[in-house]
Amino acid sequence: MVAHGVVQGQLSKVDRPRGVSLTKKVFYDPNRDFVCFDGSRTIPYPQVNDDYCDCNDGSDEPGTSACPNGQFHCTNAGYRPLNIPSSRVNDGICDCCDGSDEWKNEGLCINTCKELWKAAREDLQKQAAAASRGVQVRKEYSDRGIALKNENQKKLDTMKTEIEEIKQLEEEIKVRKEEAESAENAAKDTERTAWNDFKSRVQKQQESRKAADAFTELDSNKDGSVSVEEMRSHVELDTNSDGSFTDDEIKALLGGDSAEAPYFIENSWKLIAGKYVSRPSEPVQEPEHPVVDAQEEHHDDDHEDDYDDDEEDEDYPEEDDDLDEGYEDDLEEEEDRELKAQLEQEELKKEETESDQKQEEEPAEVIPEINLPSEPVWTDNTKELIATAEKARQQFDEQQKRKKDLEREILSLERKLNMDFGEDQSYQELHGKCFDMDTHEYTYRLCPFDKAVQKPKGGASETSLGRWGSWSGPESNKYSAMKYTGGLKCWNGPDRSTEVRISCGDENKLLSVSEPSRCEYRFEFVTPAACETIHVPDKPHDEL
Ligand code: MAN
Repeated sequence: MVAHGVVQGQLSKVDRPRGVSLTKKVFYDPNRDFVCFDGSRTIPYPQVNDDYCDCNDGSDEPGTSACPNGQFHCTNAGYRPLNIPSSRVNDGICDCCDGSDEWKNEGLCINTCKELWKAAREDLQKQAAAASRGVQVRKEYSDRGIALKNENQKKLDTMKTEIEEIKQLEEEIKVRKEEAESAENAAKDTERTAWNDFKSRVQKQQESRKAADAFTELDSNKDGSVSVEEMRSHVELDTNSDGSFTDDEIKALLGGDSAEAPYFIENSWKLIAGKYVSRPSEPVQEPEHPVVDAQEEHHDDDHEDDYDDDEEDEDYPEEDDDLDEGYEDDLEEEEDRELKAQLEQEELKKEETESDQKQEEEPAEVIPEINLPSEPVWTDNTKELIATAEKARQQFDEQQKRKKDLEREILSLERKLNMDFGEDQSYQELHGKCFDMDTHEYTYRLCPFDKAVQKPKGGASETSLGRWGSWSGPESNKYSAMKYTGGLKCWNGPDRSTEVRISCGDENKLLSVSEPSRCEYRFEFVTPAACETIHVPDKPHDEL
């Protein structure tokens, strides 16, 4: 269609229109009309590089400055290709090292591509040398990382087998424990039931005894009944607590004008037991009572004339004894004997365990006022069952503790094994380590895979700038950045967070810290773990 070189902008030293890269050459076919890259127009080929902008995207003028948004491609043979805005074409400034952007200004630019290549190559050689040191260290990191991972994996496998065994053993120990405990409980229940029966009988007995004592005490004229008169001095029994203990109140307590022993013990005592204050030493106020002399005579005969609490029955006049006979007989001859026998047994058991505190047995007639322990003294057989169950419980607890400890270890190991330390495990080396950097105001600390913090130099407590989140580099270079998130909330702002940019260095070092936007920090960290071998090409890769 159109011959080459008709339009000045089309001229180029290479076999394509001026300002066009090798990859785009295919779109500029002199034998066809040109289609703008955005598809908006199709123009005759001679309108390409005719110094008039036809396409909105500037694609028809790659070699002139006609389109404001065009791009000029410098081939830069001997160095490296470069794209510049087409506005720089023929602006009197050499942008391309081959001078191709100033094609109108002949002689303006000298070709510096060779020198640039030389300098770039030297620079690359230096970088390659530094990287190769890092690469060596990285290899060591990697070897250690892989070894540790394998070791941890083995440890984990062993622990998993072990936990299965522990669980099985725990089951067996549990069964043993449950058997031992059921035997223990059965034995204890039997003895406890007997003991509780015994205790309640003793308590009932003691209560009856107290009631009988109170009756004896209140019946000051010893006529076998407690009268209103005999109750009057016990003002503590004032039923409605109004300060006057009236006859009506007393009668209500006695169930009439007076109460005989059985009624008093069964009914009255229950109403007054909580309030009644014993006054045993009160002398009998009725000297005209005939029984007193008789009693004294009787005592003289028996040489037992002293008032004796324990043997109060002896103080009763004969006729009074008759009155109380049925009740007293019940207490002392039947229940007393049975209760005494059991008490003696319990006391004997106690003495066996507390041999140094041997106590004298009480006389058979009297139930001693003792504070009965809530649990019985176990028989030897039960003691043995308790000891066996206790041992089984201990074994079970120990086994459970062992299991929990192991489970915790397994979890922590699994967490470690699941961490991404890079394909060659080289970043494992940084796990568990921390790196500091001081600025004027703060000390910054990076603990890879753990946290980033800021500590004011004044000694105030540290501020969290985030906890380990994830690798955050681009897909092509995932391990070039890390993200730490969820740090201390910024006043009126976001939670603090940190991006750590990682590059190759021959040692691990926190190089710099910045806060590009408030409470969003950026750390620059170098490490051999990021080093890769740099290949220095012998000659530039030209697209010619
Ligand atoms: C502290 C530091 C700063 C941060 C401000 C925000 O002074 O953590 O880095 O910018 O708080 O209030």
